[in-house]
Amino acid sequence: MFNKLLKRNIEPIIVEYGERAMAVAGAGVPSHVAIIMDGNGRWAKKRSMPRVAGHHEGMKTVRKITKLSSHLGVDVLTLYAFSTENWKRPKMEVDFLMRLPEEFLSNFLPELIEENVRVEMMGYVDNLPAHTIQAVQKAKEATKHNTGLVLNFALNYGSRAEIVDAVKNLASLVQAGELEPEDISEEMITGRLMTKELPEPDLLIRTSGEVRLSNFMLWQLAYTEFWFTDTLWPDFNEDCLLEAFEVYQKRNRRYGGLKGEEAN
Ligand code: V07
Repeated sequence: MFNKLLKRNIEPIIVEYGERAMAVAGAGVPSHVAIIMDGNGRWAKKRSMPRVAGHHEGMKTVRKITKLSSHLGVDVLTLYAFSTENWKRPKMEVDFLMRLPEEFLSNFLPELIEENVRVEMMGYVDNLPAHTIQAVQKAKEATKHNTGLVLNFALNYGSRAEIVDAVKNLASLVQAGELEPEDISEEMITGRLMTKELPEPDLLIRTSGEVRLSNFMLWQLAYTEFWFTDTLWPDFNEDCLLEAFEVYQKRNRRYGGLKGEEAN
């Protein structure tokens, strides 16, 4: 933990975010944080602005939260940017959303490189517009040797479809006579998900008062701590992230067994 902080350079945390961030960094930050970035449309509506103005504002929050997560020593930040269900929205809104990866990266890719962040994406690439895929591909390529925070965008991602695909793959092995049904294990499913290279999330955050998973990482979140806030994503800031981490640090994670006091 301490080594990790030394490697990431402790100084910017104190200077930019103060003592509170320092205390959070020292107490063990979650390794993998997943966020459902909800409330962008509502943020805009409150201001009589079009929904897309909220999405655009939400991009600025992505930048802030990525930067602080990186400085605190988070290993993986997974952000739910677009779900497989989001195609049902008005075409104009979908088109706008599909331009956001390009806009985000044209503004912030140099900063991500500077911060040693590695950009990743999980989701169904097939039905994404070519311009969106190209922008993400370029960012992945430009950051592939970076060793700091993994910034993993869930883009056209759906958890049930992901699990169905893993099951189909196992079924084909069974059909080919290469696998016995009784030999199917949790690890074989985990290893066929889009997150197979990543640790399981330690903390899930959902903003804007909705308290559900909306088809996000259903398998991966089995032991994850959940934290919900009424704050809308464009209003979510460094203090909100620190609060979430403080709550996480106070919780006693048990994984179904007993730890600490009750184990004695
Ligand atoms: C999107 C902004 C954040 C609030 C939630 C919805 C709107 C950043 C990206 C992005 C994706 C891939 C990538 C780089 C950036 C993004 C979409 C929507 C579709 F490589 N924000 N953001 N993508 N919103």
